[in-house]
Amino acid sequence: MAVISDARDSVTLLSKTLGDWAISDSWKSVAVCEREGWVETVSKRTESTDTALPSYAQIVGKVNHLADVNDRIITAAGGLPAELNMNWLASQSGQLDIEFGFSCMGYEIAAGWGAKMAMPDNDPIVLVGDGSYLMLNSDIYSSVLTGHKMIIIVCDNGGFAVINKLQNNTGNTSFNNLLKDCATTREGELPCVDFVSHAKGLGANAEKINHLKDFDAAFERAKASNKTYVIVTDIDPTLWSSTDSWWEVGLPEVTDNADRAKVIKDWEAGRQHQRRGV
Ligand SMILES: Cc1ncc(C[n+]2csc(CCOP(=O)(O)OP(=O)(O)O)c2C)c(N)n1
Ligand SMILES: [Mg+2]
Repeated sequence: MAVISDARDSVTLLSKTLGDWAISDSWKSVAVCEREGWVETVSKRTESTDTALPSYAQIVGKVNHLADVNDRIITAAGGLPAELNMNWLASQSGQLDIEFGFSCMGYEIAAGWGAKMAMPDNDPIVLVGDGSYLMLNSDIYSSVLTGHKMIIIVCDNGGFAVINKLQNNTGNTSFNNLLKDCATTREGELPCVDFVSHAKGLGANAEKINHLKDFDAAFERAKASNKTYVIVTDIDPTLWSSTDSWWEVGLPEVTDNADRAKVIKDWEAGRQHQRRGV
């Protein structure tokens, strides 16, 4: 049953109306069972493997395991909001700050600096993609200058990987999202950003890990650091946790491309299941 109301007011009223009523044990066990199944799914997705390039989920799993309960986890844009939304097993409320309202690239590092001011006894742990890092990183310097330490994990998958995925899922060929697909007038090797040198240049401590198994030790060094610490890791740009959800993204009405025509047909079929708000 849909309830349209201020959430806090309606919960209070519902609670009063329900009185002593409680759900049945059998229904409760359905919930417990579902929860256990979910935790198992997350464990499988996030568990470490001996892979050359980790997935976002594996990095999320590592941080989940290593962070202190009161640390504030922060992200905003790219693949990370969905990966954290799906794979973070929260130990308490208020631990996870996903700026998913606008999903604004650049929020991450600035927010980490602010979180340290608000919660000086804990570490803000910022998870940020290479694209978002490039968009706004100067508060690394601010945090070092003002003594507000945070831990920043830069996940480098060589560009705007989630937008590349969206581009492909909507029947388009890769263009201008992954760095390797960017139109460039430059010949020869692709210029790569040295995130470690960059972060060090802003006054932080920084290191790059070359394998997932090195993450724990790097995180320990980050925890022990007396100033902002940046851990850089390469990420597989093709590995994603399945969202099992349908996203309405505008597609062209007309196409002469068979693959794209199929995507449009599937999308129109998916639209039939859309539950419209009242
Ligand atoms: C300020 C802003 N500009 C553009 C976008 C659209 N956008 C969403 S994710 C993304 C790419 C982010 O790249 P990266 O941080 O490397 O994450 P990845 O996609 O690789 O997971 C872009 C351009 C946005 N969310 N915010
Ligand atoms: Mg990226």
